[in-house]
Amino acid sequence: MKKTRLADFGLYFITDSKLTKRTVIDDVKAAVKGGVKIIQYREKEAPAKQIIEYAQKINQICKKNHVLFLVNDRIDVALAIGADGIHIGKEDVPYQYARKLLGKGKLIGMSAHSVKDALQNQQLGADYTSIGPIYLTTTKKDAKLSIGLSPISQLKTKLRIPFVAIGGINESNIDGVLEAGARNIAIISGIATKTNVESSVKMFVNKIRNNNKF
Ligand code: TZP
Ligand code: MG
Repeated sequence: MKKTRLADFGLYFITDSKLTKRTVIDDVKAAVKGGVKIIQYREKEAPAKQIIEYAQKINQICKKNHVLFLVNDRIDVALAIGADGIHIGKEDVPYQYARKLLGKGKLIGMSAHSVKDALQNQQLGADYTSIGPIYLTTTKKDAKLSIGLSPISQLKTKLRIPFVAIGGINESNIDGVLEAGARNIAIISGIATKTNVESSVKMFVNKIRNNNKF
């Protein structure tokens, strides 16, 4: 089954079990209540058994609430629990193998550090690309140098697939990212470290929604 082209999704929440004050399941529940429409489960260290258990729970919550659910890196986990897709970077399973394993009906998002990377991701067949880190971030251990806002305006005219700005985006700098032309914003620490995830998500969702109307 071939899926239809992915539309802009607005706020994109990525879980982090190290940064949260709660469990990632609590964060997912709160983020869904806050109105997010796409969630990525990103777990770099936990044992496979626990990753599967959490992914399965998150998948259930997402399915029940019509929220897209992607798993970071782990094609095996995504397939096992029936997620909507995966997100992979340059050092992960190459796109063509990931697509072969997942089939045409699943979403594959890919990371980009530059306009060139993003165009390459589109060329490969990715359903969306990220672009970042826009600003400095300590969340991703091997994050590259921040690239600022200029790639965003270029991608706006050059890409057909959605792109999502990521890296160091929070309540005090999101307006600039939106003004630069991003319609989709991925956030980890700017949500996971907050005391009230639901209200934080609501605030970001509304900001993005208001921006995307124009
Ligand atoms: N990829 C590029 S930057 C980044 C990832 C996964 C981390 C984003 O986290 P934060 O806390 O929103 O800066
Ligand atoms: Mg990866």
